[in-house]
Amino acid sequence: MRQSPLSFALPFALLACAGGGAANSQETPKPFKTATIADFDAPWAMTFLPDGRMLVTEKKGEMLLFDPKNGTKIPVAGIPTVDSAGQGGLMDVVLSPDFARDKTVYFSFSEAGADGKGVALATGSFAQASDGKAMLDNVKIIFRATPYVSGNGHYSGRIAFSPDGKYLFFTNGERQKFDPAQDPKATLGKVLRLNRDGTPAAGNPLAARGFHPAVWSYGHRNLLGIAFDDKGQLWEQEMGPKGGDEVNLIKPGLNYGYPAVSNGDHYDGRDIPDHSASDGYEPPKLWWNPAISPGGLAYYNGAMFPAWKGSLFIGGLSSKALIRVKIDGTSATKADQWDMGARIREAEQGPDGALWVLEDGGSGSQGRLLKLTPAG
Ligand SMILES: [Ca+2]
Ligand SMILES: [Ca+2]
Repeated sequence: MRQSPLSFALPFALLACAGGGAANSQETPKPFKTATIADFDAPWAMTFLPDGRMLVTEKKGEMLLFDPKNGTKIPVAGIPTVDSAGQGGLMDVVLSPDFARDKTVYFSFSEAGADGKGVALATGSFAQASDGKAMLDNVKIIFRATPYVSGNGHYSGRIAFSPDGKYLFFTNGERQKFDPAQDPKATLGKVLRLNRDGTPAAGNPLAARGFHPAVWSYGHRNLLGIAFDDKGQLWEQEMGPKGGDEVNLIKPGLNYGYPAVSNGDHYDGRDIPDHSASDGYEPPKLWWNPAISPGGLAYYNGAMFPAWKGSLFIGGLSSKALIRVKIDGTSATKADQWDMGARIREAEQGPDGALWVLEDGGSGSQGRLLKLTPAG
């Protein structure tokens, strides 16, 4: 279809737009002003500490304790050896739901093993010495994707805690190997539900059918964002094949179709059948054609931007955009797409309700940390 002359392509695009998925939103005016807070080296993720400081990961394997009040950056010691080739690196960082008491930090990274490479999930206990040095003590790898394979792509590695704090959801990408997303024994191409110690949670929906006991949902490609909304629903975005980037509402046990079906097609031009009503696969709530290359996902419920309450924010890589998706119950609609002039890796709601955004540093983008506050 994409080889069609323009006269055929244009009506197709309009038709697809009416179907609620394909065309990008019109560029909308920015209701925010942007302050540059810091510059990092290919940052990947950020999270706020209870005192307003932040932990920021950089792809090459560094974690930094950053204070937005005075701009100080302190390296956090204790990070294991990271394999940062290709799309690999030090990835997500999330605090334990009981961080104030247990000081536990969860983080993900790619590593090289004897049989290939994979994404790992680790914990460490945050500490800062009286001389200011910061570290993670007692670092433990609590979960590894299976199997480890060749290549440097589609690790995923996003982390989110359930609203009750009992479970940890972890994403494993399909490593550009396609079929593992449908392989019951592999954790690749899956959303996983773990206990806080990294063991598979009891009662996962597919264990009785012979799946790896950690699997919560499957048929995913490169899952670069997961976030719970106020109702406790789990939203996910994934970098799909060409023209198939998705926002999904994740429900236990469902098959989201990749690589058997997708509203996009393979980047080498091979067709992938689109989702259809009776195919048994769970369709995306939204998809994008052309691609936005989603890099991160945040749920916003802050007070600073009342109009944004109940929205998802997606950092766009190739689209160099910040994208807002409005949630209404179980449905989602494209609300805004703002040109940011740089690849956006992730967004995060700050303690005061400002929206914080990280550029990812690739393809000529800087790696700036930006703070968005209401315009005017
Ligand atoms: Ca984050
Ligand atoms: Ca398709």
